[in-house]
Amino acid sequence: MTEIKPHAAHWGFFDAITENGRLVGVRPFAQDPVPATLIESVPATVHSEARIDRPHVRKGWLEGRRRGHLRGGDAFVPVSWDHAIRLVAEETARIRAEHGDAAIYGGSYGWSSAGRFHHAKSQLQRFLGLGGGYTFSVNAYSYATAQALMPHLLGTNEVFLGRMTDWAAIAKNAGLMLCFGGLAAKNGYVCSGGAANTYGPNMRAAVDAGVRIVNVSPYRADTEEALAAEFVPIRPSTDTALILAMIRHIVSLGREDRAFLATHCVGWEKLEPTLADKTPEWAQGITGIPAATIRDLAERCLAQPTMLTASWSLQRADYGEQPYWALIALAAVLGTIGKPGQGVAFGYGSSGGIGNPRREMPGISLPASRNPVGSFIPVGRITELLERPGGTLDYNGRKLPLPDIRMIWWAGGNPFHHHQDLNRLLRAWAHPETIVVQEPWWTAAARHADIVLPATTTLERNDIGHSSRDRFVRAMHQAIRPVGLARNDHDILADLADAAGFRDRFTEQRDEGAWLRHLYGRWQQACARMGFEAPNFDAFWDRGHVEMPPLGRGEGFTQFADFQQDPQAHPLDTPSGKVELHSETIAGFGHADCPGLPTWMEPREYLGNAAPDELHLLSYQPPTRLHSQLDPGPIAARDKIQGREPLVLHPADAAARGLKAGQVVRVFNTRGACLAGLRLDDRLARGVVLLATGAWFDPLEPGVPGSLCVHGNPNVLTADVGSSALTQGPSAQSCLVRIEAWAGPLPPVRAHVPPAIEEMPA
Ligand SMILES: Nc1nc2c(c(=O)[nH]1)N[C@H]1C(S)=C(S)[C@@H](COP(=O)(O)OP(=O)(O)OC[C@H]3O[C@@H](n4cnc5c(=O)[nH]c(N)nc54)[C@H](O)[C@@H]3O)O[C@H]1N2
Ligand SMILES: Nc1nc2c(c(=O)[nH]1)N[C@H]1C(S)=C(S)[C@@H](COP(=O)(O)OP(=O)(O)OC[C@H]3O[C@@H](n4cnc5c(=O)[nH]c(N)nc54)[C@H](O)[C@@H]3O)O[C@H]1N2
Ligand SMILES: [Mo]
Repeated sequence: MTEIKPHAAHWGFFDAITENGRLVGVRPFAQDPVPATLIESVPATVHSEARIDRPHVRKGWLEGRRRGHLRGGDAFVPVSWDHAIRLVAEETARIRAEHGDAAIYGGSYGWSSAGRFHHAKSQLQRFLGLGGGYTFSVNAYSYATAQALMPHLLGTNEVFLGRMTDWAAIAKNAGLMLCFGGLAAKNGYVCSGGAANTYGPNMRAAVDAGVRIVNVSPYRADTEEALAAEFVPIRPSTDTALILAMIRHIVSLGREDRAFLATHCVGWEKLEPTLADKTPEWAQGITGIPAATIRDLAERCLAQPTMLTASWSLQRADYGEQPYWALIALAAVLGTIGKPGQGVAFGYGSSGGIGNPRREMPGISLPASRNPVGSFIPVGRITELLERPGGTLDYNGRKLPLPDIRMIWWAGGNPFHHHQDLNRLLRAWAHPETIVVQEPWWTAAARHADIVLPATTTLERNDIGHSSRDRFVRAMHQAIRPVGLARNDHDILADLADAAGFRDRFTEQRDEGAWLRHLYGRWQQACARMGFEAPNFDAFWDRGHVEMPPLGRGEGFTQFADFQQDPQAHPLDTPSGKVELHSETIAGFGHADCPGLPTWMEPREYLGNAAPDELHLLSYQPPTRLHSQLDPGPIAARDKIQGREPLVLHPADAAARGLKAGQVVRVFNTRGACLAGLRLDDRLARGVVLLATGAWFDPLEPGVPGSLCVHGNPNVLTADVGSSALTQGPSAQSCLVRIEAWAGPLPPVRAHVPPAIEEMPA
């Protein structure tokens, strides 16, 4: 019997088609302005061989090889749910009693699923908080550097993830949009919570309205062809030099907006003298962009209303603060911050829904619990946390104590996908006594755990999908029964809460259905207070979605408009109330790698200090999946070359090495090595290679640091260094590599089949 059920994922809304209890197909949500593209990979992924069928325990852990033991190489022993719950409950209680609550690391970073009730990380953190607390993490891999920086400069993080100047305002008012890192169409395929896709139409509407797009990036394909953008190729990690030289040129013309700098900003008198030697010729040597082009870009910004933007990728780099700070300074010198459709904001090309007209609408989410433990790390510093127990970490003017972690618990994230320098992580991962992972699939995170608890996917449970960036709230109907013995994260944790004596506080005595009604009801009430009458739960559930009224087209929202008009009456939330071109606070911290002004500093690794045969690796977001999710599906599989992740290279760089399209290459540096399939593309700048994130980590010898990843996970190559002591964001984009032909026999990719399983007598 065929059934069709409404559903949602971070990669879009869709209808799930089932036959006889199996998911056999999907079709896009009829009201999606652009049908979701990645949904085709869902059925094969849900029924993949890589699903975890039962709870498992690492054999070495059962035999006592725990603290200090390298994980990833042992076989797993299947156990019953009762047994697994007992082991985890006892181990959690023991760790809490012997080492204190801070000894549990529950940062559990990751995107989990779109469903807002079953959101695994929220479920886990609610559970861990009620159980006594845990060491947590702050900020996101996406924009950690900006999260710590922007409050100092503009007093808000809304400028890269919130209610920023929208596309309607840009289309109506701007003549030029300078896009550092482009506006990559592939990044709009996804949006946390599962928004309908309005990304391409928004950009095209701006271009149709007369906005000229300039793509300043190493890759011409960072803007889709329909935008007919100009392409200004730049060496990666050198944008700060370009932007400072543009400011210098504007000053040399006497065209800086002195009034705006005086009334709306602090620190111009400190910044201006540092610009004297930042000439376009100086920047040409660093960026590879001709000085004449730099002057021309600056003059065009003066000549017309201009919007400035940069992708989030720019700040996932060494000194990733600097390009963002410099771009704010450029907007300040132009005096455009808060002028209709002008100024600066970040991430228009980084995720679906960014720059959508936003309304103040409530979100739907699981209520969090209080975490009694105060210790935390900036999210990307997990390896240091494990390497240096008892030490401290500089962060944003503080010294954070690093607790001694005895237990790690992850649900809804994949550290062996997302973290940099995986070989170093593998060594540090030996530090705890016990690692628990809740996962639907045998991902690298599950393979490096001690106790593996199989979780359902969204198709196996009921939920509500919603993103604050979208007009639709979507019902997610259970389409199939749980695969194997998989259980909902909530139910797993409820049983563990039961063992610890707090089931009722965790569940509030609600089952799944009662929770969905409860969360929806709270949202409905909050909507009513804002003047929107949402249908009742049953009507929503039957219909499959709620549609909020569209915001009037052309209305257009400009961030900081009130501040532009009257900075006294509407000060920013910074110490000075103004834009901080120089920050006394940051200068006062004395972090050598983040001074008080936007500054060009040579990255650790970039083409400016590369050996002749080295290439700059950009590990960008994958067009074929969401991070590591959907990697077992057909879209990712079709894109691979001899089963390896494609490495994109300029044809001339390939010819110089005697390499050909379609062959397998070894990509390497001192940190690690992986295989990849070579793809040639003359839209890419010379000296740069692209290798998307997300091919499942597949070491030739599991559990052995330095082992070749045969599949193409770039994080065996990237460096694990905080962007600076101020922000401690990940710096994956600052990475040099070499490549060579792979001459040996091709090792099989085993990432998508289960690891060695050993049945043990009960
Ligand atoms: N080199 C390099 N590395 C990067 C980046 C980069 O640009 N370059 N980008 C970084 C960025 S921006 C990000 S956001 C991170 C992404 O890193 P992650 O968010 O960790 O990546 P995902 O693959 O989305 O991991 C989500 C995991 O949750 C699991 N999951 C899904 N649904 C459920 C569920 O219901 N229950 C449970 N228990 N599990 C579930 C999935 O199977 C998957 O393993 O990667 C970062 N890493
Ligand atoms: N399809 C798909 N979309 C996604 C995701 C996904 O996994 N799949 N992940 C989502 C997530 S979690 C996030 S955080 C966002 C990330 O969004 P972004 O950070 O914007 O995405 P990236 O693909 O890493 O980078 C975009 C482009 O920046 C350019 N670039 C890199 N370094 C530099 C530089 O130094 N200077 C300049 N000028 N350009 C540079 C590269 O050419 C690259 O193609 O994407 C989201 N969108
Ligand atoms: Mo991200």
